[in-house]
Amino acid sequence: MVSIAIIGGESSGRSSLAAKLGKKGNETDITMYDFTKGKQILTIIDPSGYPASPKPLMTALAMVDMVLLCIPPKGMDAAAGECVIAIDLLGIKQGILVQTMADMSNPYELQENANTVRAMLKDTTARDWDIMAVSTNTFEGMEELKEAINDLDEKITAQHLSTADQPSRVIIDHSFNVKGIGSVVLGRVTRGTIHKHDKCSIHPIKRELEIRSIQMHDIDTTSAPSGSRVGLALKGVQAKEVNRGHIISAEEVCSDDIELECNVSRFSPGLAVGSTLHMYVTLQSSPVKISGIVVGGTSVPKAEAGNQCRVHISTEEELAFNKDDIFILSDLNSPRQRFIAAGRLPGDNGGST
Ligand SMILES: Nc1nc2c(ncn2[C@@H]2O[C@H](COP(=O)(O)OP(=O)(O)OP(=O)(O)O)[C@@H](O)[C@H]2O)c(=O)[nH]1
Ligand SMILES: [Mg+2]
Repeated sequence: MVSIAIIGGESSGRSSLAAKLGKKGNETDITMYDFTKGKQILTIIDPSGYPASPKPLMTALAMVDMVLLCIPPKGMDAAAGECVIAIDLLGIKQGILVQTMADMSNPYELQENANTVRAMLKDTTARDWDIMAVSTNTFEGMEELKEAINDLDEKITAQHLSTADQPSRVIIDHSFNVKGIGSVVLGRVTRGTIHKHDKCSIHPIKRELEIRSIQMHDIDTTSAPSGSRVGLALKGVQAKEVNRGHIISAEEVCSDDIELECNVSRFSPGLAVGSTLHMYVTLQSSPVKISGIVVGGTSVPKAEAGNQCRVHISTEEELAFNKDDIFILSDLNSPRQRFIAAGRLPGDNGGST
């Protein structure tokens, strides 16, 4: 069971590939596709509203364990470059570089293209990803791609199982009311295991609730491990109070005044005190104001590209988060790439860079 984001630049073949890997489902600014065969369950997310807005990309990346980055024969455009920066800032480690529309290319061009991509990614978390050529027209490479996805799926499932004893956490992406059942939410277990009748809270609205029932791919179950996509019927909260990004867990930090340890992207114009940006964390986002920056113990008006700094941020809305989460600061109006910096709560960090 694995959730996959299919990302890339404009007309890079994302939707065609998603439609060949799964059956189309819910469509908003992201489009979901499902594939189930025996024990293999894939949830595929196409951030269809990207690159017009960075939000669908951030949403898709927050919902998955692995990425397929689509590179068409014409090579990587500015948006594909922005996708790489997002992958790197978020520290996403599992993925495949997919050379799409291989039927419109030739072996020489594919090799040249692969060399260029490899060189571009050499200092990023995507540096060791496999490069695979596929065509959704001739089906060339599709079986090999599915096998590669399966191999990563096994690795990712093992990683999820290693969190089984940790407190559970569910990140919600949809919520609605079902007649006769009540509040239903869809989301993903990102840590631990949830059980029917568990009592926990929903953040940042801080409401206590009970998990009345659990479904996985429309089948009732009594528990769901980390990595599962679930539908939950909830007691104690109304569907209309629940938004995308709310988190069901025992405990989260909830605040609108946040201090982060940040890495400013080498490919950004830097970060300035007083600027208004947009911040993404898990599936939440909010306009934010940068109220202070400290570099090497000294308050500064600006952090340069490539700097590490402590950043003080006021958010418009209260957000829920914990020490493992990565925050992304984005400038929606930037004419160039829009991701400025990645941050974590200060203190012991959760492992990835
Ligand atoms: N020959 C060929 N054409 C393809 C293949 N995959 C996609 N296309 C075509 O390439 C164009 C873009 O493909 P899409 O799948 O819509 O790409 P996308 O990245 O979702 O595009 P946008 O969402 O519009 O940015 C469409 O006209 C597809 O029919 C392929 O494997 N071979
Ligand atoms: Mg598309």
